[in-house]
Amino acid sequence: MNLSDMQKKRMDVPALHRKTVKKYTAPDHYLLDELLSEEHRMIRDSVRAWVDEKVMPIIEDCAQRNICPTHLIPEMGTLGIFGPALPTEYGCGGLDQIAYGVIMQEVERCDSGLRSMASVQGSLVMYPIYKYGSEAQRKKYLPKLASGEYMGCFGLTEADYGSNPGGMLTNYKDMGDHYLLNGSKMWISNSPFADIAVVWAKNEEGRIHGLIVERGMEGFTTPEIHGKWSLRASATGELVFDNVKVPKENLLPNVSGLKGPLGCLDSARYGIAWGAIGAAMACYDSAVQYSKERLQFDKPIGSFQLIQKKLAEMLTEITKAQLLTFRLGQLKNEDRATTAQISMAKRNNVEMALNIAREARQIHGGMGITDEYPMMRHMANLESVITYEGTHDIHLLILGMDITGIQAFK
Ligand code: TGC
Ligand code: FAD
Repeated sequence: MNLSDMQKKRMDVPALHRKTVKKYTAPDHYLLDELLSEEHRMIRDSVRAWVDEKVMPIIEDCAQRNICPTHLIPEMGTLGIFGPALPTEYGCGGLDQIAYGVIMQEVERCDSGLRSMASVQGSLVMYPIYKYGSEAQRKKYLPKLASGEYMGCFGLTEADYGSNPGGMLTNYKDMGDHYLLNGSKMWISNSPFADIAVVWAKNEEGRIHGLIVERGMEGFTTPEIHGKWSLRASATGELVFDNVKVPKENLLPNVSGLKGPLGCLDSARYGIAWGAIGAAMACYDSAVQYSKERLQFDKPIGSFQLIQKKLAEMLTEITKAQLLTFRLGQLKNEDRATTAQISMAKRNNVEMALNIAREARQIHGGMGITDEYPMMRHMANLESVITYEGTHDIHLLILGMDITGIQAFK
């Protein structure tokens, strides 16, 4: 299959059932909007409006039927959702890290799978090509990835090497005029429909390097993983390399070692920290609305102290996460954000969102388990988010190492 066949396939999504979406009110208890620039607010509001109009009405059907809404990719490209903080000379947004953050927040307010698609493309495919690639690679791939003409995926995890990617077995040999790539990657977001994969593999000296593998290269396949209860509106698959001949110009020349992929993860984990707030905001907003409308014992359930306690605690946790993440964005803009600070925000915010999804689900009673409301979908999605990009416990250990100077992984 060549690239244009895959592009056509991405547009070929079955007819989706549209449902009516309730008006959304974003929680902003500490007037954080005032800390955003006019440009940040404009970007946030345009992505919010697009999500409300185009994605919210179909997302429950996508998740129920396990359909990734790939037909939205060209519009996501036009809106600047892919690689917004990379330079304009490569067709990207040239925006700052807070702009990137608010975009991820609004996309994940809709669905973590949609945010996955965007953050893999921006932080795990475009970022390494920009940061570690040659000028020719940047020019060849970045404008097409920014527009969504090409989609990418990121292959680090293997079936037996998840938290410990340094143990990977995927390898390549120098054959003189090309590299020969063998091995496989597991749990790869976007792989079933990606045009290119940024793949991390060991050379003959056991040193990790990044290679750009294109769909259509002989021996390269991307089988889909089925049966997920989580991220059902996102496509996840494997990457299989059976003697794939990779042109030498596809090696990312400017990095070697695990710091290559881990450096990309810093950017993606930062985006997740913002995104998780979006998922929490959606669940909180639904809980507030429902608690005012739902009557029991002849009163709105929002009049009961136990419901108010839940809502007050949710709002407090969202506000703390917003403050943590906004400050992290400032540090990122100044290139001062550390891996441990990013781990703290990813870890805190995803757990916060998962707890809020569960509490909000309880406030909706039995109705909360249906696709009339977003909580169950967010809750199931967040079970992936708390595992990928470093599990909850791996981030705790990264923080532990930062505090003590002693690593407890091995
Ligand atoms: P360690 O010895 O600590 O480090 C190896 C080398 O890497 C450097 N380094 C970093 N460099 C840049 N950024 C970072 N965040 C870095 N962290 C470490 C380090 O300085 C060292 O450099 P050098 O020059 O000395 O070689 O490595 P380790 O093998 O002990 O592992 C440490 C550990 C466990 C923290 C790390 O491997 C880890 O983070 N594991 C979790 C794996 C993970 O997050 N995988 C994510 C896969 S991608 C994904 O999930 C995408 S989901 C996408 C979606 O759908 O949204
Ligand atoms: P394991 O590493 O086997 O961990 C199992 C358990 O052991 C966890 O609780 C973990 O915290 C714990 N554990 C492991 N080591 C230690 C330790 N030293 N100390 C204490 N506890 C430990 N990867 C990619 O490369 N690209 C992608 O696009 C991608 N997308 C994904 C999409 C989805 C939907 C999912 C579920 C995963 C995706 N991943 C991707 C893989 C993801 O990054 C890994 O699942 C994750 O890093 C954990 O690896 P694992 O599943 O092998 O779990």
